[in-house]
Amino acid sequence: MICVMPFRTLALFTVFLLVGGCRSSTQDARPTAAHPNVVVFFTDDQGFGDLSCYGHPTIRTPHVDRLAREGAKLTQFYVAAPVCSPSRAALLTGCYPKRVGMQRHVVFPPDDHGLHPQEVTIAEVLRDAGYRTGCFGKWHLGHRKGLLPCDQGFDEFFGVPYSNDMAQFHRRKGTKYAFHLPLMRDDRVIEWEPDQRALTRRYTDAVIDFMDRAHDQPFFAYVPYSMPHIPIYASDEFRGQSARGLYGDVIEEIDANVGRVLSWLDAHALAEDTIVIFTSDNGPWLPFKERGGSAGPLRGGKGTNFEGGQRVPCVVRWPGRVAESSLCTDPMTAMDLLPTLAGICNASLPEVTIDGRDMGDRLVDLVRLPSGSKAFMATSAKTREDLDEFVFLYYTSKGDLAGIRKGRWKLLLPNELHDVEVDVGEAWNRAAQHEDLVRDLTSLAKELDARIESEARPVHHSDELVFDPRAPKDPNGQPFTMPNERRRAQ
Ligand SMILES: [Ca+2]
Repeated sequence: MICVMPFRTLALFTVFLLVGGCRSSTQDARPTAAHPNVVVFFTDDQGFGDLSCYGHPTIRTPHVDRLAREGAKLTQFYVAAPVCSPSRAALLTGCYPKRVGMQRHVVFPPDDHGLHPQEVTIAEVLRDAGYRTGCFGKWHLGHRKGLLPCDQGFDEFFGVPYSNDMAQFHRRKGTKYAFHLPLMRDDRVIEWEPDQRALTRRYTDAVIDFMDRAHDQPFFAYVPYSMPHIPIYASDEFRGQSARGLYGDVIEEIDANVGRVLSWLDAHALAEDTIVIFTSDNGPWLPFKERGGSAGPLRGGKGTNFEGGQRVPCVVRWPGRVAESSLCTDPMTAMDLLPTLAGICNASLPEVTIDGRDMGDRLVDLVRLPSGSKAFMATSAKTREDLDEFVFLYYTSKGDLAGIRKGRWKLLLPNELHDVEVDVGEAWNRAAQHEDLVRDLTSLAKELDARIESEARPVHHSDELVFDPRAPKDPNGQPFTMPNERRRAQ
C-alpha cells in the first residue's frame, strides 16, 4: 500500500473505535486503554509452519498457542523483505526498506551503514507518547556510532548488534573470518562471543527486569530473539526434549520464555493492559535442512520471494479488544505495525511518508472460532470487500523489485502469476491464461517502485566505531580470547 499515512485525527478515531472513547493521559500515567503496554516478539528465521498453532505436528508451543487462543491468529501477515536487516527496518519504520535506504541485503560486521538516525521508529513514536522503550535481542540495523538502538528511540538495549553467525567462533573451521560477535548493554560491549545457549533466557531476563522497573509508565518491549537463526542453540533444560530435534528444542525454549513474560503480566494484573504480538522476521532457512525451519504449506523460504520467504506467523493478543480465538485472514504487513500501534497507543505518526496502514479496526470484529478449534483457514468479516485493495511489493534480498501482490493475485516478475488465495503453495503458474493481468500488474509494480525510489531517503554512514569487531578487547582492555572451557562447551 503506497500512501501518505493517515494523520493524527485518524489515529485518534481508531482509538475511539477500539475502546469506545478514552480520556487523554499524562506522560507518566499507568498503562490504560489509551496507552496500553506493547510487547513485540520478533523471532529470527522462524517459518510459517513452526508453531503448533500454525499446524506443526510435533513442535510444542503452548504459550504462543495461548496467545492465539486469547487473541487473533493472522494467516496473511507479510514481512517486507526475505532477510533480516531490511525486514527489521520495515517493521520499525513502517516503510519499505527501499524508502529508508536499507534494501541492500543485511548489515555485516565491517559495514559502516545503518538505518538513518533521522528515521522515526516505533520506539520514537511511542516514547514521544510517554512510553518507556527497550530492545532485547538482535538489532541488525547498524552498529557504528549513531546507529544503535539507543540512537533510534530505545531507552535501553541488551543484545547483539548483528547476526549470531557473524562470529569468528562459529566460522573458525577452515576459514579466516576476522570478526567477532559482541553482547551489548546500551552502547557498551559487555561480553565477546557470548554463550549462545543462554541468550534466549538472558534476553527474557532483561525484558522482565525492564518491566519490573517501568513502574507506572507504559512500556514498549521489542524482543527480537536471535534464535532460531543458524547456528542454533538450546540450553541444557531444553536440549534433546523435542521430537523435532534441536530446532524444535530452540523453538520450545523461545515459547517457554514467551510464557515467562505472560506470567509476569498475569502476576502484575497487566495482561488486559498489554498488547502482545508474536511474529518472525522472515521465512525458514531451508538449505540448512533439519537445522532450519518449515514454511508449512508455503513454497520457498528465507531469501526467496515465494510466500514461504515473506509470509510469517503472527499472533496478536489484547484481551477485551481483540476477540479471543479469532482468525484474521486480511492481508497485513509488518509495515502496518507502526501506524496501527500509533493509533491504538494515542501516539503521533512520523511527519514523513510511510507505507504501512492503520489496521487497528481489522483486529476487532473477527470471526470467533469454536473454543479449542484447530481450524486453519476462515474468513474475517471484512476480508472479501477489502482484499482487492491490498497491494504489496516484493523485493529480493538485495533490494531489486521482484513482484507484486494485488488482491488475490501475485505476480513474480517477469511472468509467474499465482492466485495465492487458491494456490497458497504457488504450484500453478496462471500467466498464460491472464496475459492482460500480467501486463497490468507489471506496470503497477514498476510505477509504485519508481515512486518509492524517487522519494527514497538516505541510509546513514558512520565512520566512528563503537567497538572493533576485528580486534575485541575484554573489559580490562586486554585482547579478547575465547576461554578453552567455552570452546569445549559449545
Ligand atoms: Ca532473519
